[in-house]
Amino acid sequence: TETETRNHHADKQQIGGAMAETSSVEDVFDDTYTEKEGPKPPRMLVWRNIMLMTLLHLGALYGLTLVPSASVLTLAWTAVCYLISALGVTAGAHRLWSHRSYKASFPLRVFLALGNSMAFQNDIYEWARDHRVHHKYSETDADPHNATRGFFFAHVGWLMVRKHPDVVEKGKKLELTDLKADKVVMFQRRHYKMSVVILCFFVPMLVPWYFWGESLGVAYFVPGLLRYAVMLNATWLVNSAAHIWGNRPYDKSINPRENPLVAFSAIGEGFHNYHHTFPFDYATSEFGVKLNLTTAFIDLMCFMGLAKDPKRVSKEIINARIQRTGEGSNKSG
Ligand code: ST9
Ligand code: ZN
Ligand code: ZN
Repeated sequence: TETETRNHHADKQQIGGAMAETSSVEDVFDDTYTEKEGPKPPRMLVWRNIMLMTLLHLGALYGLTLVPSASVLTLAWTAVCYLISALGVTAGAHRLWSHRSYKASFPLRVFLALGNSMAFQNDIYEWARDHRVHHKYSETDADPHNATRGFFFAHVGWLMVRKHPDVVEKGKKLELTDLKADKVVMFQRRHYKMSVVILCFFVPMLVPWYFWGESLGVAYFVPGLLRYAVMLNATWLVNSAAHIWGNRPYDKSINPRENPLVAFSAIGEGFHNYHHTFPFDYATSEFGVKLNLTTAFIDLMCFMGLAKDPKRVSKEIINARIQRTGEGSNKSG
């Protein structure tokens, strides 16, 4: 364990050959960055986003009252839309494109990009750029959803104000050539608005209406708005709740935590102390598929030959890390 360092690079190198090619991904915490001294720049509200987010949540609440009048097929379709859009974020924007924790074939990348547009969480390029600065400058001014600014800011407040200038400054220095070289990522970015209108709103609404005669109102508010708002909040809970509540078995010096409730709703993304300690692990958890549908999905894709080279951290390295920096360790950290 002597070879490990606070910077997670050592863990990465010990995994050997398979890791070498992904070591350019800048998702490793950089403890050399310090926030600028002096007063913080003023908070600049973006009223358009505040209004749209409010409307979305009011629409979702109305959708909730329509759930009893939705047909069983429509409810099943809502679950399908939830899963596809969630996978577009977890298996797509997050584990594949932000962290390069496995390799995906062209058809799988197309599926994940479609799911990602259905999730309407900014295009893959922007999402991955923001996510890499989130890991590299976690919980500082350069972290887009800096959780030290409180639950609300980390959850949704960060989408309602202009970014801290350090996010942009540090983000511009990130290595993003892998994203620019991915034709699927750049195609989705070019056609993002249109793809969101079709996949996040039209498809969820028109399928139940056309195929089993659901009313357009129910079809718009339940698999459309309600599904979208719940999926957004499940995602945001990773940034808010999983940076505040839970255990820290792997690294007690950082705030991200193991939160099983968040893991459940975010189909595997709540084991956040593990994930910030080993960001390149495709399972984002020590425990594989447990509460982790996304890992099961990637396993299935590997089995079907549509994905390969999932990166995993060995038990020895995990245990050494638990001993050295975990909450349960007796050494002072
Ligand atoms: C949404 C995203 O909800 C959710 C992400 C969550 C992340 C979760 C991570 C947790 C782990 C994974 C868990 C997954 C779980 C999934 C579970 C599923 C069930 N680097 O942004 P702008 C530059 S979105 C470098 O406008 P402002 C750049 O040049 C919801 N450069 O800044 C950029 O231009 P361009 C729907 C950067 O003006 C320019 O600055 N969407 C970076 O301060 C302007 O950028 C919304 O609500 C960077 N990091 O505005 C829209 N950042 O892009 C929300 C910026 O052309 N967004 N630059 O290169 C906005 O309206 C604005 O971004 C803003 C800030 C108002 C928030
Ligand atoms: Zn985080
Ligand atoms: Zn991550």
